[in-house]
Amino acid sequence: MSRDICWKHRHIDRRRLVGASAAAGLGITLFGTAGLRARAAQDEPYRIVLIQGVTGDEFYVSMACGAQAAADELGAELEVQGPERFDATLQAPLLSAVVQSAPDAILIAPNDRAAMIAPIQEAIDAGIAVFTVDTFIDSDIAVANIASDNVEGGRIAAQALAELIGETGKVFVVNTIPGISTTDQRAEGFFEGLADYPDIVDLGQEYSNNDSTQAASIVNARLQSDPDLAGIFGTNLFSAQGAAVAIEQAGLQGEVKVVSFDAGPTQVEQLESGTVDALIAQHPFDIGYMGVQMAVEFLSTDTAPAETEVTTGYSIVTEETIDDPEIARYLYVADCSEIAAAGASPEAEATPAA
Ligand code: T6T
Repeated sequence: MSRDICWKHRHIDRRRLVGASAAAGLGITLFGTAGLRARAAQDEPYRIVLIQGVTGDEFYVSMACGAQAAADELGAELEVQGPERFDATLQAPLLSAVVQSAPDAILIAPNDRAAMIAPIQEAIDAGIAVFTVDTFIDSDIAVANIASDNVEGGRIAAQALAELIGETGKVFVVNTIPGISTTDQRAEGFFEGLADYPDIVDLGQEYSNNDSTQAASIVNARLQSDPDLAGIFGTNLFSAQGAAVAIEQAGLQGEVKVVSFDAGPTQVEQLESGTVDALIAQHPFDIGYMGVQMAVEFLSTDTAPAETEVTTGYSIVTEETIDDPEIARYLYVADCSEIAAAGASPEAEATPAA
């Protein structure tokens, strides 16, 4: 079932897909067929629901594009849903409603590492195969987690910011909401990474509630209390976007260095205008693609993957690297048609593996 997919802007290395298949093949059977529906035998497509962390976030839009590409290729049905805000009190009832509709598998980016454990357990108890994508819960009940290595991402951010500020000066983190596993880990990796730079003063972090406007206010206040601020790390798209807006409004582009996690369209504009110095782009298309691919593999073999922590990579986007097609293909999209439009050439077609 593994195939090369080569889009103009997206390429999934066949070795990784084969690796994921092989990993599943080497795994052990965890669920009996009574627990999971053996739909392949009934010749019905698997129904998979992707529950995003939040709707309208280009990171999750790009993830959904990858999930849809894999679903199309593997003949599965995909539905995409998500809460309006990053908030477990919104995501939990949404998950319950999805469970009522009895899909074969759910891919979910849990909004909170603790609060989403029980709702996910309910889905599993209903016989649905649950994979976490991007964020995770503090329990190993999901079949697997497919995500970036977020601690490593934080370390990369620390190193990038340290280099930008000449390894000296005050730095500050604009984070999102405590309890989101990914951004918790990015901050953790960042602060760990700073330990290598004795002349950098760590001013800690504040939480933006995943809201750009709040992130901008936080940075405005910080510029008042620490006018000699040297650098900022924004741990996700909204926090980083808002932080950069504050720097631009204060006319401090280039003086206060900004390293932003993620690579949404507005973040790319901020990089191109010189307000932001580096973007750490995740590979959400790959996360979605591999999530569906692993779910189909799991459902059709009834065998748990040997690899339950699957990590995708990063691309560091700077003014110098942004035009490199190997980097540019990882910039996030607001709509999958942006990928389809860019991929109208023959090389954009999904081609079966030899
Ligand atoms: O950074 C991504 C995602 O990885 C994180 O879990 C939540 O925020 C984003 O969706 C970006 O807004």
